[in-house]
Amino acid sequence: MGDVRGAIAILGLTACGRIEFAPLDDAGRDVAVDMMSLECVPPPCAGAATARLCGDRCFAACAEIVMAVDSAPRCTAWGGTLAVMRYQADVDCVTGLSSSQLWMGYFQIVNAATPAAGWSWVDGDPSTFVNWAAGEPNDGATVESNTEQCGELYPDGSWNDEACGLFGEDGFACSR
Ligand SMILES: [Ca+2]
Ligand SMILES: [Ca+2]
Repeated sequence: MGDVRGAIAILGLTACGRIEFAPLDDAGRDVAVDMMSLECVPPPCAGAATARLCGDRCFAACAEIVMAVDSAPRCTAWGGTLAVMRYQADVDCVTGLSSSQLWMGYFQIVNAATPAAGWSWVDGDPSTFVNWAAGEPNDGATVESNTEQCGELYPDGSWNDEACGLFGEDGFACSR
């Protein structure tokens, strides 16, 4: 039998379609592992990274400065999406997760009627819960002109609409 050290076994698909892995020992047997710690870890990140398990959901933050457009693939490679917050409990989970501003999975359609109109979650979640910071969303100037179309998570858990082309302040938050 070949050397299987470092190999993994697919345990099965979770309800969310995720694949769970467990390492094998030298004889190819499953090794007892802490699945929770395996499951909720941050994605690879060239900055401060944290992850927090809340119920069955894992939220992760990466303080590496990225463009918004480059942030989503980092979360999908991790097995999730940019962070989706459907309830206050989700906001509570991400509050304090990072001291950085983070891209999140909330985007606005072009030519919305108002700064607050036309937002949707990247995973299609129909939740209408919002946690905008005071005075937000404002599209930068109160009147909607497609200036700020990307959701941004503040360290205190509140949200801001931000220009998607902004580079230099934001890391990203993922959930799965
Ligand atoms: Ca806008
Ligand atoms: Ca704004």
